[in-house]
This record gives sequence, structure tokens and C-alpha cells, in this order.
Amino acid sequence: MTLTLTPFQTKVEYWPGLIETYRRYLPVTDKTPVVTLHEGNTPLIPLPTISALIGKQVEVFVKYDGLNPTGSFKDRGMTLAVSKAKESGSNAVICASTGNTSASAAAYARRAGLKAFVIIPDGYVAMGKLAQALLYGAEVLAIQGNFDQALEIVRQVSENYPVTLVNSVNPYRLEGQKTAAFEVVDALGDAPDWLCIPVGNAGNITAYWRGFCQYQQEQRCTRLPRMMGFQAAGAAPLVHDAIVEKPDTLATAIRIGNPANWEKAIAVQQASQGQFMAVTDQEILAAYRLLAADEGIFCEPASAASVAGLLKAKAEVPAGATIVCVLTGNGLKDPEIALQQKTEQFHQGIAPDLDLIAQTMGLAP
Ligand code: AN7
Repeated sequence: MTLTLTPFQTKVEYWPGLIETYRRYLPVTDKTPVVTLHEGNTPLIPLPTISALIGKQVEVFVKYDGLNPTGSFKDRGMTLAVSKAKESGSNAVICASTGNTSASAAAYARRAGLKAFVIIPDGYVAMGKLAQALLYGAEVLAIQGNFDQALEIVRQVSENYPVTLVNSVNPYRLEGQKTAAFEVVDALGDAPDWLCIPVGNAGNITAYWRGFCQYQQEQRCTRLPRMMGFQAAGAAPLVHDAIVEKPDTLATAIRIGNPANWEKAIAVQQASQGQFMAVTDQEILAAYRLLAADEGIFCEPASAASVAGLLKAKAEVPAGATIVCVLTGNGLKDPEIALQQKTEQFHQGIAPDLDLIAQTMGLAP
């Protein structure tokens, strides 16, 4: 007897990046020079352990946007913002940043042959992000002030000098970032019931909502999610409906006291019947460790706010819900915080001796 084996379908389609993939939904023309690092197409990963913690037959996923080319969701916005800056004839871009925007702006600007200027709060940007901005070739200006002050300065610079602002007040940023919602729907077949997301400047929550709404209009999804925005307790202006003059959290990415997209975010919360909630640094770190140790997913602390928030809002989760938590940045961005987490499993200074090693492993008495 002859066995006929059917081969696996191993053909992998080439991913051309966000602008080509979602061109018909984006403000580009044939004349737009596409500046891309083939960002997007990030995985939607199920979380069995965290789903079980919530109970009620829910299915929780993470949208792992830390797998973008510079390690954060900012690349989605930057491919479009920098392409449009180049199209307009600009020679330089500028942003204020808690870190990820600066890394992304630097990478895309340099790829486009533009100069990149980034203004960051001195001492409050995670090591990986600063390393990226410098190596990509940005001019990095570290100010003695916080992100909100840096944003105010870059707004003024872009008004007075020929430099294009690429913070999320640049409308192309949100247009690019809305593609994350498209990918979530493309993967799930419909919108989730809840979308849990960390909120700093509130650009991403606005962009996701726009993406879901647009896909619904195009009949690519039948429903819209409840938008659940989570801020760090020490930097939670949207939760308290008041500017935080001295924002404070170890999740430096979202150490923002006066979000640029404040009004838009409130509109999203109202339209989606969503909620803004605060999560403490302890809750953020607990979710951060849980994601790594129990799900194998290493995100940066700010990103873990989405999962921390879901765990906190557990009682409100409807039975059988599909929930997507956005993991906005990669854990490798901030190795210092990872190493500060005390772990009993780190055994240092051991002699290379079999008995000693086996004892330490718990295999020998
Ligand atoms: C990992 O890089 O604002 O609510 O300057 O890096 O859209 O501001 C970063 C924000 C969440 C918040 N998670 O997103 C910057 C910056 C991570 C981030 C946010 C940021 P928005």
C-alpha cells in the first residue's frame, strides 16, 4: 500500500508593513514615500493562566506589540508620521518622550534620512530606550523636567522652527496606531468584549477605538469593545479628572500628568461605556511578574498595567467574555526593573562543582 502524505501548508506570506497592508484605510497616496521597518503583524497570544484566574469561562489574550521593530507600539504611528513628514519635504522631526516614542522616532527618521531630535525627562527613561535613541542616531536632549514639560517645549520648537512634531498630537500617529485594532479583529474574527490598555498620553486608546469603529463601519466587525484604560496610581489624571503636577510611578513610560489626548480619551470612554482605573506600582509589578513567570511573556512595566487592571476589575468581567490586553512595549526595554525583582532562584557565585550544582538544583542532599 502506498501512503500519500499531504504536506503541511508552510507557505508564509510576505508582510509588507502596515501602510501597504492597510493602505485603503490610511491617509496615503501613490506619492507618499513609504518609510517602513515592516512593523505590525504582532501576535495575539492566549493567556491560559490569567484566564483561569479571572474564571467565568473568559478568554484573555495579549496583543504583544512589544514585538514591533523598535520594541513598542509606537512604530505603528511612526511609520505613517515619518512617511508623511518626508512627503511634506520636512528635513527633521522632534518629539518629547518617556522613551519609546524617542526610540521609534529616531529609527524611522534615520531610515528616512531625516534628522531626529528627542527631548526626554533626564533620569526617567528606561535604559533600553535611551540606548536605542542614541544608537539610531537621534540628538537626545535630556531636560531637568518631566514629560509634560518636554511636550510643551517640543510644541513650541515645532511652531517656531522647521521641525515636524511626531508626538501623538500629530494626527498621522493615531491613524497609524489604529491598525492594531484592525489586527485584533482580523485575528479574532470580531472585536473583543473588553480592550484593556495602559494609558499615558491617551493616544493609543484613542487610536484603538478609531480602528474598531472604522472596521465596524466597513462591516469587518459586528460589535465594539468596552475600552478599559489603566493608569499608574501616581500618574492618573484621567481617573481623578485633574492634572497631576508631579506624576510618579516606576512605570516610567506612563509617567504623564497632563495627557495630550485628554478630551479624545474621555470621548472614547463615554462612547464605549468604558472606564479609567488606577493600578498601583505593586499591582503593576505583580502582573509583570505573572506574565513573565506563568505565561512566558516579558513586557515592560507600563504594559503590565493592562493586565494588572484586568485582574483588579475581575469582578466586573462578564462571563464568557473575550478580552484583549494590550502589551505596548517589550520587557527588554527596562532590564533594570526586571533585575530589581527579588528572586530566590538566582544563585550567584557557585563553584563549577557537580555536587554543589546538584545540591543547589535541589537534586542532591
Ligand atoms: C510602553 O514614549 O508617551 O496613552 O513618549 O511607552 O498612547 O501615551 C509612551 C507611552 C503605554 C502610553 N505603554 O500610551 C512616549 C510615551 C508604553 C508606552 C504608553 C506608552 P499613550
